[in-house]
Amino acid sequence: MIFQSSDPEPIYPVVDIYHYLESNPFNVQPGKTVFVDPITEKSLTFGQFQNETKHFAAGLQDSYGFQPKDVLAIFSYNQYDFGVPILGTLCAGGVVTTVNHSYTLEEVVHQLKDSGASYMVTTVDLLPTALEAAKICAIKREHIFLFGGKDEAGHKAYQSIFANRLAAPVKIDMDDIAYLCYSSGTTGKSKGVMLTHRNITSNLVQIMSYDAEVIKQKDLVILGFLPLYHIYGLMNCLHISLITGTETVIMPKFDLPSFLQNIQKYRVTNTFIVPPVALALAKHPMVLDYDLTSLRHLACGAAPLPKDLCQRIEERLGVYCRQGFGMTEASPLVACLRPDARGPDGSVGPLVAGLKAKIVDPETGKELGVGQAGEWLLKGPNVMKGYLNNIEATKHTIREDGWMHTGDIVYVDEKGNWFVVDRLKELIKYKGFQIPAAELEALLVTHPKVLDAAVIPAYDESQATEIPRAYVVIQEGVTQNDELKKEIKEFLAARVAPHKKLRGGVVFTNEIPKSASGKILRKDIVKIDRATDSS
Ligand code: 4UU
Repeated sequence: MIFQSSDPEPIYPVVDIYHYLESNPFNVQPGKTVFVDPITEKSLTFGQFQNETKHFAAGLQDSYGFQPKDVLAIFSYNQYDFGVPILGTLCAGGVVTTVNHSYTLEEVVHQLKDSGASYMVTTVDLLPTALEAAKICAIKREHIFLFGGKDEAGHKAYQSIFANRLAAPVKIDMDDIAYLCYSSGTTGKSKGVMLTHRNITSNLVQIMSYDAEVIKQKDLVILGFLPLYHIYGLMNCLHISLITGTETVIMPKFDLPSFLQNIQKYRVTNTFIVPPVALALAKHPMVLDYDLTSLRHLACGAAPLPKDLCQRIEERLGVYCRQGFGMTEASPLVACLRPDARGPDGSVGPLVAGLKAKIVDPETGKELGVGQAGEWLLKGPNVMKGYLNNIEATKHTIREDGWMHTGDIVYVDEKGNWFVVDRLKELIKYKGFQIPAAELEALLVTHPKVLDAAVIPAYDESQATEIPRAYVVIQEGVTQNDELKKEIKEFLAARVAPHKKLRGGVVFTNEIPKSASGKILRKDIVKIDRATDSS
């Protein structure tokens, strides 16, 4: 049985992302403020943004030999002008890869190498890592530009390369890659998700047709704190803001007092959150110290939202918090509760228009119907082209019949509302950030005292988030005590970005259960873990 939205198929753009923006479908006035930095109070208008992207594109072409399909990496925390070098790169026919700013050198190198990046925009404080990574990946020093507006440490601000002419026109095909966002998908390490101009523009209109009621309101102010390197923030707090000309206050990162202060100061109407922020809004006493009466729309996604939080938020703030479901491989929005109607508690809402879904039994592949839980399969114009340089992972995810396997276990009710019940894939989500279990396992077995390891999700209710917990088999003759647990935790922490730390602790075990083909039977470990309190 194939499920789809009862809404008509949207009319998809036939032009690439840059030209879609330039066509200005919402007739945004050039003087409209779009991005604001709440710390420096610097801002960019729609007109300035458009000009700057064109001049950056021309600068890349004229002085730096930038060619269509060249890859530019953005390695930075959020900036109010984050989108300028991004759209500029797309305008010049290039590809953008966004790198998590908290990555270790090894993690940055993996992404730069894998994506084939040959240009980078970063910040002065990230330069030491950026330069070392660039050296390993043979990225030229002069191809590394800076956010912050100033030439520093021998590197040019990206604004310093603006050329005083428009970029040379480049032919961009709708199936050309626009973004390489990194995701572990259903299994293994982080991979480059190839998102084309068609994928992104399709999802933009899917989101906007769906949210038409919200977008119609002209006086909206968005507060963006989600990392813009991740597809959730990149689409909702950058692309949608640009296309609709919505004022968006960009925070460098999340902290609760600044978040609340900014809502109060900028009379914020919309914000996009993740479950730990929903928890704070529902329960933290500090929330009541601020005037949040301007808030009208709250959307929460990236990880399961505990059921009772929406209700508590509404009781406290008078704002309906609707849950959405996205994944990098779907550009990202798959389903979301309607802004104008209450959906059932715990649901991620109906599918976006134009996206087809099936539910299949993961064991037998049999198609299932309403009310039956199985793996969610998707097909539509927003489904990725595949994983970069990884035919095997691509084939495993998008099967021959064209259906993409999400690795999520869901069911749908008779009204078309979807519910996520479990995750089949290895992925662990800490506050919405991806932690590929396989990556941590591969590192753990390089510890001299560790023989074998498996990493599973535990749950921290006090923060409304999953946390990774390692089950490890220790070499014979080694004393197993708390010291060793600490040593293993620290060993891993030194090698991964902070969000991947073993916050769920280390558990000693005699054996990692595996299938005949050697696959870790993670579900069996999770069962044992739930039955014993291992924290
Ligand atoms: C249970 O997390 C994302 C994208 C999130 C997003 C984007 C736009 C949310 C709302 C929105 O408007 O992408 P990834 O690739 O980092 O992680 C994808 C995985 C999913 O496969 C699923 O396992 O994150 C999990 N996930 C959720 N799980 C995402 N949203 C939810 C959810 N409930 N609401």
